Amino acid sequence: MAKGGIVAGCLAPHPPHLVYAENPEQNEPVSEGGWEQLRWGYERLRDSLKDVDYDVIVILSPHWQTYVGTHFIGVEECSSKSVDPVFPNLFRFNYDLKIDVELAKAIHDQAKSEGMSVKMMTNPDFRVDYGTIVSCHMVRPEWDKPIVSISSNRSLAYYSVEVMQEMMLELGRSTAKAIEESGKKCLLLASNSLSHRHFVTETNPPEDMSKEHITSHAMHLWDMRMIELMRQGKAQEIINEMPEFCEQAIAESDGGALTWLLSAMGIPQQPAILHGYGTIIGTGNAIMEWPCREWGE
Ligand code: 2X7
Ligand code: FE2
Repeated sequence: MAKGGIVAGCLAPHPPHLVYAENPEQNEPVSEGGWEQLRWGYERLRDSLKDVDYDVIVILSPHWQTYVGTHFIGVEECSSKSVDPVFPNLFRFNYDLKIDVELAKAIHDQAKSEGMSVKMMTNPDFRVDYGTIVSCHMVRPEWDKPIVSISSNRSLAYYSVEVMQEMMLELGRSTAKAIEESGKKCLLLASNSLSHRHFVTETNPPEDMSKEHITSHAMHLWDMRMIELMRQGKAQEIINEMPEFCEQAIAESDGGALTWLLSAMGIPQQPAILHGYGTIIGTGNAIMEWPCREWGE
């Protein structure tokens, strides 16, 4: 069997506003658009991936939070309505998706053999989190690929960013090894915003773009610094600066998705492509792609 591999790794933020603004048939609320800079960024990412052959999307979302270990969905088919608990006015999405349980189990088993605390989630009534759904929808609205859904172990809440990163670095290595052995071609998504300080009141209508901007200059500076490091291929520096970034920018990378992604790609020195940047209720969001398929062995 040929070796599997990662065709691309992407930073794919998930504010539900993006799906709301797209008006897909699965979402109940109706909008007049909004957040175009980011939605055009997702359009560019989709265009970049349109001729890329891959079997499965592997995603880690900070909105599936587990406090004892990392969990993987272990149910082949999931369908229900996903409602954002904070923005039920924007996101009530009817989903129907397939899980690649075989690959999920392979990553689980590999991580377990490395000493990680892991669990296959087998509850057939489990509600898939909105972070996973929004990122997958924006990257692949056809919903024609199975996914592997990985939880965010909140080790930062019990310990520190450093402990979270150690665990996510191992999870990334285990993910890469299991993918290689599976023979499958995978698209990896880290589903998170960058700076994550947000406004506490909503405009009317929510898509009024005259009110949308970053919450502070400090948040802007952090977002730009992280994007520049990604564009320059300085993944190790991102890992090194993660504790300050998480603390000072309340960054959503505190859930471990970005560290996991960078580790799975081998802490790349190759530059990432910036497809788009924009704010959503004041948070900073970048759509980035590392085109691993072009790097060779
Ligand atoms: O989950 C989110 C987010 N990360 C950022 C902004 C707005 C809503 O939801
Ligand atoms: Fe979020």
